[in-house]
Amino acid sequence: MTTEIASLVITPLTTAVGSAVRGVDLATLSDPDFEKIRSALFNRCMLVFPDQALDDASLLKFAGRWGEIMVTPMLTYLEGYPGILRVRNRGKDNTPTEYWHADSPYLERPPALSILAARELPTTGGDTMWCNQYLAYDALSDGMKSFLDGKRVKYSGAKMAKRTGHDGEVPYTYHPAVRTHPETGRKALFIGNEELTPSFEGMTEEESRPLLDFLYQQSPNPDRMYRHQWRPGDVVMWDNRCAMHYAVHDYGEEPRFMHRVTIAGERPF
Ligand SMILES: O=C(O)CCC(=O)C(=O)O
Ligand SMILES: [Fe+2]
Repeated sequence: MTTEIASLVITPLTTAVGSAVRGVDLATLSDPDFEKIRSALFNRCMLVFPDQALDDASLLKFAGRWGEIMVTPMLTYLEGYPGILRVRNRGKDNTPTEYWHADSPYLERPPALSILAARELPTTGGDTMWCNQYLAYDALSDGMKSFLDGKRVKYSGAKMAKRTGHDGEVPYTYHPAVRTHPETGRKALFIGNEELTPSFEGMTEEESRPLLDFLYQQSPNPDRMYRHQWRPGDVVMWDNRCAMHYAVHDYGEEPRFMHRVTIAGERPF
């Protein structure tokens, strides 16, 4: 009698970004498989793991293998599972995620990685998109690359503070507009929209806006992204140091629940 043991298969999702990882159970992942998945993540910027049965305890355990599980100020976490954020449908007018962004970039040390496990999905819609910020940087001219070299951008948490009703101090900081990934050594464009990144350091908002808008708008080119249609059992993770993401809100009032864990990162350099 033979027993078939499924083995790890990693396949690209688009040429630009993302891979699907099959043949593994994230709750019982071996160390060699973890290492293969780790390098796939850093090179592909996001991974999809279909057909997982990862409960909240196993989600936290899996997340802990990547580094320190972090909690972000201004956000509220799932009771009994510190570190798990319940992402829910807040209505199209209130959604804090329907725009291209990296997670919590206004922190001194923004999360390196984010993991999202599908818990309840709308009948149709509610896709999430990712784009590759290595490629966005590579596409710039040499002149633009040298202009951006050493430039820092102001990152503000004002929008998140307003959305979450936070009345303490609004976090803000400065980060390089081009960051170097600590694992791959590759450079990635690191910018946000007008609310997240109002200006370059040492420049006015009026001076900064046209260039920041250009950089922001050309980042998620259709040939640099992947759009994920969620299925029950999906777990997706991404690297905020080389990808931005965008949650499409096209499912009205239907319930949509995701459980998210973020892993601490270094100060961008
Ligand atoms: O709901 C989603 O698909 C992603 C939301 C998001 O931006 C996040 O969880 O960081
Ligand atoms: Fe996000």
